Amino acid sequence: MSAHRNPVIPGFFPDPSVCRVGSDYYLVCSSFEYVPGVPIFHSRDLMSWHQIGNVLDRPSQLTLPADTLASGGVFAPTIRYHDGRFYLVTTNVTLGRHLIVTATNPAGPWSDPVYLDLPHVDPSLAWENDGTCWLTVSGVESYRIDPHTGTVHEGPIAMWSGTGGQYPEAPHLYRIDDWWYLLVSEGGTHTGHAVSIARARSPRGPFEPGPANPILTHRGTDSPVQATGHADLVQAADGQWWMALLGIRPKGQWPPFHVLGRETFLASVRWVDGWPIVDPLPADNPVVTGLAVDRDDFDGPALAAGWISPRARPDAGWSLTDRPGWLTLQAAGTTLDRAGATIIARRQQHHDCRASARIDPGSGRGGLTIRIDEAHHYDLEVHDGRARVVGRVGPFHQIFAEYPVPARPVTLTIAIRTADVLAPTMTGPFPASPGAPLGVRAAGPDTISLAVDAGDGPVVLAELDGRYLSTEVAAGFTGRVIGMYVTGGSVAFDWFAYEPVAPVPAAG
Ligand code: 6LW
Repeated sequence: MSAHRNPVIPGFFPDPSVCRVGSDYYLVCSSFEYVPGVPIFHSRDLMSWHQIGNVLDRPSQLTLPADTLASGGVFAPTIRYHDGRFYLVTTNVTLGRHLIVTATNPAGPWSDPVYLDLPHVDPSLAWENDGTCWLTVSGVESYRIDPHTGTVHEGPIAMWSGTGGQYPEAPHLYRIDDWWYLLVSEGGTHTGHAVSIARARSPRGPFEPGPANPILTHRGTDSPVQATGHADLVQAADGQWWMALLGIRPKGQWPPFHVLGRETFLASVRWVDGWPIVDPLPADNPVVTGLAVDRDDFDGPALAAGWISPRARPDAGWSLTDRPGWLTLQAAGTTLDRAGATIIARRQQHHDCRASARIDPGSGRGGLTIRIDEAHHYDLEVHDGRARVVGRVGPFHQIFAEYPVPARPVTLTIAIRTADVLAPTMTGPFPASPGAPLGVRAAGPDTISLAVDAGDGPVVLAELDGRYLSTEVAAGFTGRVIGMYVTGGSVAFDWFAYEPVAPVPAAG
């Protein structure tokens, strides 16, 4: 087992696919209803990754209808390098179409899409030496295609559907030595998730299952990393093989809740008698201190690649030039409870962390939100001389706290901590009035505190149970994001800072 940290890309970055060109590695993830779509990362060692862009970064490549469901949109992509060109294939499930884009520079620009109207999800590409191109999809089936025109020459051809687990998906076909290996995930993307393998002499099969399937699963174990699966193999320049995969890190009990979505992990792989063996995953070893604060002063000419928005980001909704050095947001929708509001967000990537922003609401209404979707979010907003904490969980919408603020820029902070999860939910403002317990409960995953600072120190307005912003409550394939929003007029942000913090030891 290697001793690297895991996850290698924390936060809602699921369904990793990876390829190598020389000593450079490129990795892509699903993006669902968020734009721009398909984040792409670069690494030299497979362990530290840097986002270099988003593959689907303009409307001609990705347009999501206004009624796109949360966790709809862009599902699992595959990235491959073939004959001097990068290929990215994915599925826009809201349109019901697979699409292929290509690039010579993985940082972009990527081409406009070629579409394939074929069923299933999780498309992957593989080539024979003579250039024959195979598209594999969940099921598991393959099609012989022309990736440049989208023409389907042959198929579907049934391949191998795993060992009998539900949802055979995430197939990847690899030519390794004289074999064609077919990697398949099965068991569903939650705690039953597993990875199995088969091989054949021809991409058409027949496929012979490996002797030790599943080659990876954490089902039924007490590992802090669960739901391991949806994997892709890559051989490093030194010959070592690796597997990129997704996993979750549930917290609290019982049942545990995962709040960061499905994250990207890395495991080393050995080959024995022609079959891959996945080494035990290095345990959950998140970076907790010493990380740079991830700060944006909005001084650049463009929005950084890590900023995402649900469904659309019309040019009229944001500006870095209206007020130089500030991000100005313009309201589209009037509530975060429905699609269409102006939100610019980033993933929550650490269980214990803090996000702050300095906001000048002017005559508008806006603030900071932590969200999974329109029906699961906590917001801290400023409007008309008051800061307000609002929560929406399922059909319930509630104002938790209100506090007067002066008519000038204020700093808003959302802090998440995993300690003290046995404390009762409190509303404030603190410390002026301690508020009232809303009831004692079993341990949740974390506590979300929302505070305002008008220049004389932070005042915590509410501390809310984090379980309601978890996948176990909200459902779906994404995780939490934290972002700036406007639901009335126009609002300006001077800066936004995100910072992981060390967990406070739980009180004994
Ligand atoms: C993806 C499927 C899965 O298409 O979840 O983890 C789906 N497995 O393979 C959405 O990410």
